[in-house]
Amino acid sequence: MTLPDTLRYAMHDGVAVLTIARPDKRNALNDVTVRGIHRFFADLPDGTNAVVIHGEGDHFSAGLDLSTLMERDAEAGIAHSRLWHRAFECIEFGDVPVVAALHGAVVGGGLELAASTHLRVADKTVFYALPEGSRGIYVGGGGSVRVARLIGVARMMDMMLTGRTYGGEEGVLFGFSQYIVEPGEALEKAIALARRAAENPKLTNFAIMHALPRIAEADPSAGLLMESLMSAIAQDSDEAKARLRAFLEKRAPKVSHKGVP
Ligand code: 1HE
Repeated sequence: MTLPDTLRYAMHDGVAVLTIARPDKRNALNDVTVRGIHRFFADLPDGTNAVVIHGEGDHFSAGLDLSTLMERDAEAGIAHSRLWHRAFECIEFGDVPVVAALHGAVVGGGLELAASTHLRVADKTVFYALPEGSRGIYVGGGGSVRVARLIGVARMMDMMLTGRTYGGEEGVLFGFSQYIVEPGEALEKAIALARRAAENPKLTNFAIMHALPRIAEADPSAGLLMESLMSAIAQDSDEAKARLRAFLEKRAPKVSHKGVP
């Protein structure tokens, strides 16, 4: 797969680790990078069971490359935002679980990118910001939907109106990340979580990644119907039956809270 210079990937035993590799510009996302992200997720390397995305250098991403914004009119602005939407939709509703390993700045479009993944692991150097308000622009990479869904409209409004930022400990309490780890440990943890998620049957992961977020936002009556259908389809699979049999025959591990990451 051909990727731009600002991206590279490496396979780790079924987990594709995608690196945003533009540290001199704090991994600011220009069009070529966003297109590369789109291509990568639309056509994952053979044998990919899960993906981890992270940033090279001291930051995950400083968001939109602001130098690309100067000459853009409204029509070009819509096209640009839709480019981001298409790329991030491929992450959110793709074939495999995607984990973001976060550190340093997770800002603007960087936070929108992180919000399109299924799991976020942050280390304690992380900080989250939405400086769009003070830059005189607005989120365009799906943040109004996905960031608002994670942290709530009130908190997002505060960040955009006042420039309020959040660190890692608050971030895990308020929904920015599901995990917080010591500095430098996010990537390793993200790979372990990606590997764990990839062990589930594909059909169940499809239900979790594609049905759950839609059901949660559907009207409750349609949502409950969708849930029944999805549940029936999942339990009908041979894989589900084999796993249930393994549990009943005491061949599968019990649920345990010991050693939980
Ligand atoms: C950039 C960008 C960028 C850094 N676009 N070039 N995002 C922002 O408003 C965040 C802007 N960036 C920052 O606030 C800081 O750079 C950081 C806090 C992320 C990092 O600070 P620091 O001290 O480590 O780096 P630096 O010295 O500020 O930046 C190093 C270089 O990266 C410098 O370029 P140089 O040529 O002078 O070396 C910076 O200009 C460059 N750089 N961030 C372009 N964002 C789909 S809509 C989404 C809308 C948004 O994302 S708005 C949020 C934009």
